[in-house]
Amino acid sequence: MSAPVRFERCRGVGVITVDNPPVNALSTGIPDGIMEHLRRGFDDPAIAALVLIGAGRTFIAGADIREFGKPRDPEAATLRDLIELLEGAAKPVVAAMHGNALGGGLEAALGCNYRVGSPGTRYGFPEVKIGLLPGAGGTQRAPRLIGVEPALEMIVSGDFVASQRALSLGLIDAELEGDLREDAIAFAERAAAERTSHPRIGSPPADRSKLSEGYFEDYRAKIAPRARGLFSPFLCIDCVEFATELPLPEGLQCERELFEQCLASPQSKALIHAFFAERAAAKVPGLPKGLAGRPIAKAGVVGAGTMGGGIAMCFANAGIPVHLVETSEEALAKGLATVHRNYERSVAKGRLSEEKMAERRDLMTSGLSLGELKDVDIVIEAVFEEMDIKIRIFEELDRVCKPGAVLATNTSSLDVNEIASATRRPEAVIGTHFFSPANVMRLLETVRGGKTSDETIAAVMALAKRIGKTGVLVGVCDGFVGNRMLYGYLREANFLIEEGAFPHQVDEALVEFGMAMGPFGINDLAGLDVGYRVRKRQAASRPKHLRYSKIGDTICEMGRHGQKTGKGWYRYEPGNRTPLRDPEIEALIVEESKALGIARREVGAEEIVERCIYPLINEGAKILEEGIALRASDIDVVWINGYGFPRWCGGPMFHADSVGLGKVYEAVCRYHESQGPYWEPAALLKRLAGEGKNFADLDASAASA
Ligand code: T1G
Repeated sequence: MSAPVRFERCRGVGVITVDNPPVNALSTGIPDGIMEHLRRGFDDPAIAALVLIGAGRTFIAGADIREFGKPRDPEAATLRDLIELLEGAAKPVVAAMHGNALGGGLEAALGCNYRVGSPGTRYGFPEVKIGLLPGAGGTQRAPRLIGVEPALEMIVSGDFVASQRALSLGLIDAELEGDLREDAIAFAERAAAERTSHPRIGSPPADRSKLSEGYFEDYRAKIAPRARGLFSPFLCIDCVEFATELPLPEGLQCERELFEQCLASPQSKALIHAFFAERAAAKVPGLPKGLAGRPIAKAGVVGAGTMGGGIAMCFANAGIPVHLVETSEEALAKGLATVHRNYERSVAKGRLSEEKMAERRDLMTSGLSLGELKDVDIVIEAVFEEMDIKIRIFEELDRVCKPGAVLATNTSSLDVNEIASATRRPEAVIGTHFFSPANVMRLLETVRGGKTSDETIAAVMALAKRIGKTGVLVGVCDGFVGNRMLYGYLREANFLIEEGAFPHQVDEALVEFGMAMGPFGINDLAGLDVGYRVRKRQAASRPKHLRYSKIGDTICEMGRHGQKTGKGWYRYEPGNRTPLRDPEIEALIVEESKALGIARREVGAEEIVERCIYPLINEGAKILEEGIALRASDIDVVWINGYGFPRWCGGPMFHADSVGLGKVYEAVCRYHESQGPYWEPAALLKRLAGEGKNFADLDASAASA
């Protein structure tokens, strides 16, 4: 096992290499190691300069997030200790960066005299994405080095900065095209030979006098919509404001205090949970280690509707040639027009270059025959949500596609096993449930059928990462994980408006809780007819003794399908997507309550939130019991990335742990008493609550099994 921090002398330069895979995080002991070698270089008369570099695929990508919230070794040096030593260096130190220079790694580089990097390196302060802020001087030194405005944007957005931009900002002194280690050593030799003093960040931000009056207040107002409910972005702004007002030592002290506040915040714990949950979801227990599955060199998509077009874009955006098949020229033309409109919109917003758009368009071909898919490695079927249509398509795909090609269905709830049984290759059939708009939403529910092979699962899980999706492996049941939990959420929302609430009150309460949109707004956005068809399909098997709200069906049958018809639960002014209360609907709701013999009552926000969120938790527990989801954290990943559950609450299961399963279980029992069988508590929820455990304990024990 190589040492996590190594020292080599190359000519007159001491090279300190951090070798702490996979991302060279500054785990406990790493700062000590770097400091030990720095001192060695400072004391060695044969050493004129030093280089700090990362081994493997990246420079230091930050502090070790796994160590947050755990007791730390008081004897171990901190990143701040390391930076203090760097700042007092008697000899020039060059940070040589590649891969990802992030968070504490970039802060360490700011403590060096010089910063150089390879082309393609990404620089950033992603701390805000896990509810923190750069806590080792980043908020004080970055504004001093590159200016307040670019530093503020980096720190508050957490977005990465590409190498060329870093160079133009002055974040790095040089972009080195050749061998980074060799070029950095030469850079360090020249610095030592040509200069007797070396730059260090200390003077106030050069552009602070140019900032407009109220600049920071305006910035807080500007980010408020996208930072809704979040805590640390605003403390990031406070810290950068300190950098314009305070000397460096005082600014660092203030930064330290606000960092500790962020670290102690429930939001940071939830956001760190989400970070690791998304990575855990990519791991499939039992899959042979290193099994990559069939490489996907060419893809096919059947159906050029909203979903099919969006899915085809996912492949083209990832550089994978994709062939789109429809049944008629007209449908194909309509679908391709939508795709091209999406690209043109991205170009207009400056998110995509004309050149990239052309590249992606060239990767997308189209036609009218399934036979054109004979040499693709995967086909995603994205046609109408009717089983007999899907069966016919899979029978044909099974005939025309080459052996080993993966046949995937984008169904949002139908039985993948029934579809697989229509083919002679059930081991190659899988569900790939994309979320609309497919080219935007990150979630991909990967549905393993009873006969789906490990190779097929591995291929699709690898594909998910390649096309920038968060893949979650789920089992077959009605609605899989996300939609199955959504049924209870929507059911209770509808019951609440029969009992006394109105749609806007339900939506407002849930948006206040943190949901991106409320259930009625979402319903209008997705189209009331979508849910209507699912409910009609479920009608035959729906137990007749169970309460059912038909208001949604009534409104849909009135031709009010939501935004696309200008009216749904709400009404919409032409060209405006703002939901407006509609007296006609509210009168209809009151009438419905009367017809049901329900005396309408005031329904408070707390009840609304419990009645809609706790069914998610209860159903999630049942999903875990049945093995439909591998982990509670997988369920969190589904709801954060597919349904707008607030990331800063960590997902429904993490939220349940935060509330306390005893409290949740007690509420579920109370609603079971008052609302009936839908609220039957999950046995797992009852057990964990009774044992004083939580879902995180369950995941931890599963991971160690
Ligand atoms: N700490 C611990 N583990 C980490 C880690 C980190 N900072 N970053 C990644 N990993 C693990 C990850 O869990 C996964 O583990 C493996 O590395 C590969 O990650 C003081 C307070 C660097 C862009 O926030 O953004 O510095 O699943 O799958 O797609 O101010 O990882 O293999 O067991 O994501 O190539 C700031 C977070 C920390 C960077 C690489 N830094 N990481 O992406 O690989 S706070 C971050 C990332 C801080 C200072 C503050 C990405 C990546 P496993 P991966 P990737």
